[in-house]
Amino acid sequence: MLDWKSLHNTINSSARILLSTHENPDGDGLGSATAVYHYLTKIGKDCRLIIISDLPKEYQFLNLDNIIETYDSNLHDDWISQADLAIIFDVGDFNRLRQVGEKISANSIKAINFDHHPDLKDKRFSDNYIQITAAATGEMVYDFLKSVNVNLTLAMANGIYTAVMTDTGSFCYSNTNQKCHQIAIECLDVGVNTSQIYQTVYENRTAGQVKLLAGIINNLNFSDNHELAWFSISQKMMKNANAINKDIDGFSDFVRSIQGVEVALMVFENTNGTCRINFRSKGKYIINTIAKSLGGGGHKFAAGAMKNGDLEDVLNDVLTETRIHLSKIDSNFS
Ligand SMILES: [Mn+2]
Repeated sequence: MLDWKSLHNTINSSARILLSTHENPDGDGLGSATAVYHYLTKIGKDCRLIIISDLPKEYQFLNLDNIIETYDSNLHDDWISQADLAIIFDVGDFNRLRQVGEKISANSIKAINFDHHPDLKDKRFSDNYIQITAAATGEMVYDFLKSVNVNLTLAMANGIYTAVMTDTGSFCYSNTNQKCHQIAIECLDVGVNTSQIYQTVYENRTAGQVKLLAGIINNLNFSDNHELAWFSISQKMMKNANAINKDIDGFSDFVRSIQGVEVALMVFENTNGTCRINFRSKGKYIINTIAKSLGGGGHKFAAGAMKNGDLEDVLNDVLTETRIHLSKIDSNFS
């Protein structure tokens, strides 16, 4: 049980509070941060939610009063320099804050790590509120708000519901627990339109995304008794499909959904000479150990890493590494 009272006290003794989440933000980070934003403004705090990336259009519904701002040094540096506290949601790694994190450090702002990713004990965080067993950071936000006896408003509930829905694959992944459903019930009680949120987030695929997915499906590779499915995405494929980086979100989950596949592996060629590596597991194999051995990290069944090198080399290396790990790792259930 986390010491929410101490977080409550820290918030009470702060006047100006910066909220943020990781680059390329997802539903959990944005939903958590918006829910807490609505709480903090309700209790009279001078609060801003500033992220390093552009807000993805499918999460625009969380931004009705334009409360989510994309970092701009001209607009934000003065304000940030006077902040007493920063609360960072779902970040996994401080570096994923980019310049927002640099400003927090440069101004020696007390920074709170509010997350369900494994604790990296980054010294740039003053306090850690970490619960690895939480399905989503949004579940922790719910606990915190309950601990201070807040009745959820619709705006808060929209954020919390979005966080829990996206991090549990719409209440389907193995991390889904009783509490996720209890939170959903309470969100429904205050009027969250759950099917509308689902459609907004998941049923807005672009033509480029589907074209790219078609190319991947046609070039899927299987090994290790079909338990490992892997694919790579080159910049050439991206150009041909007229796709953007965000379009690849969810592809690894999709490949993992194939019958008999236990682990999906994606290697994505960035434009800067690095490759992004993604692992998804159905639950038989723990795969963040592989990600860690490649310098990355993440959750037990959803993890990733970055690696220098061209696509073919990285793919070969990662594939070799993955197959060694899968043959060594006792399956999770044994
Ligand atoms: Mn999360």
